[in-house]
Amino acid sequence: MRRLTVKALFAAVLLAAAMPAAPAIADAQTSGYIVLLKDGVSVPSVTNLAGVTVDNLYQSAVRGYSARMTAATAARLARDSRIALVQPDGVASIAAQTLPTGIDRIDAEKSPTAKINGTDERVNVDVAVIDTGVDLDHPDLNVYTAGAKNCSTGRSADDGNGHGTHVSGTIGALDNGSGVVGVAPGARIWPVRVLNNQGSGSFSAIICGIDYVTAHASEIEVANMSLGGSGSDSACGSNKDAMHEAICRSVSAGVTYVVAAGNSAANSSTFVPATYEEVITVSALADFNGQPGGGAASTCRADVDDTFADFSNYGADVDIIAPGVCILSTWKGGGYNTISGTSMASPHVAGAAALYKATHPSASPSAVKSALQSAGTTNWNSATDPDGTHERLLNVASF
Ligand SMILES: [Ca+2]
Ligand SMILES: [Ca+2]
Ligand SMILES: [Ca+2]
Ligand SMILES: [Ca+2]
Repeated sequence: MRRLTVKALFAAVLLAAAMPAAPAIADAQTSGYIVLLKDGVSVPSVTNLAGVTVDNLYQSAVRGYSARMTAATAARLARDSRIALVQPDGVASIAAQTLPTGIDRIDAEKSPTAKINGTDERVNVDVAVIDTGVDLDHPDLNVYTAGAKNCSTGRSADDGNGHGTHVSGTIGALDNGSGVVGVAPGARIWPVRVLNNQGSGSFSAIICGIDYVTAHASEIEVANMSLGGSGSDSACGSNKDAMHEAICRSVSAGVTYVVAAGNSAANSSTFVPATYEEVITVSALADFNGQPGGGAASTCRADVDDTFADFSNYGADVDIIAPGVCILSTWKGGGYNTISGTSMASPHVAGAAALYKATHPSASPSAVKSALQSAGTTNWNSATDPDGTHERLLNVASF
């Protein structure tokens, strides 16, 4: 009996960014103020005042405190000779929405369907993320929680790893002016958890996920599988590989499957699902600035701008290449993270397939694959591509 497991495909966690905490809500009569003291005035001496509720004391960078109080109290404090400043509190958030380099490199910001302009419009499409789960309440994702399915450990399809949430953000993070933005902003993300919190899962769990997606093939346009294990190709209907048979039927039901080529710097022919003919297999491009032409300095890991990523699998099973190095996206717990892998390349293509299906709802999975390849460019440096095939680089400017 084979006891193979499949692992999420990513190289390393390299940079974590935190969201600011939500501001406290003041009651109706009072609001927040920041109070700074003049030199020589001790902090406690002016905090013990009626009508002032102190939240924070400041003693190092500045001297003073933050507090809730009425406007009348604030005005009275401002006239106090010991006080240097009374200032209404404000709210800060990350300054603006970041256009991740991969989204830029494939020209999603030029897509008339993606409509990336800082206004939350949402592409009307459903994408299943067969992965570690998805952060079910991430503020930068449109998670379709009613469609969540857990085929792995734990009590729900919530993401205990981060990988599935990262994949989801590249596919469809909201164009809401904060955080990041995906290829198909606001696409409904169906969390299908088949990998555990360590990023591993059995073939049986993955088939559970494919089975679920197939049961909803009339609703789900695209499925992303940024995972892989050992195996080989076989003909649909030959009954040599249960996972392949499941994907064959799911694709026949109309779902476009996009999968990672793998991170072993090897030929994809010995990796499943990458080697299956019916899926769209994605290799990874190193790009550090979102622009063609090369020459950008490496950022989160060493590689060469606009070349084949040094970890990416290759070979005849690869259908298209997309950015997969130092990709910023959403993360579990409402956060963001920058990681690398063909896991990060695949969801760029899944998002592109979603854009295409949003405007070509009757396109078959093979027609989607052809459209993606035809729209791709050769505008990347294939000198380090290990095989002889210069696969097209994803481009969705016309989608
Ligand atoms: Ca928009
Ligand atoms: Ca956003
Ligand atoms: Ca570049
Ligand atoms: Ca190649």
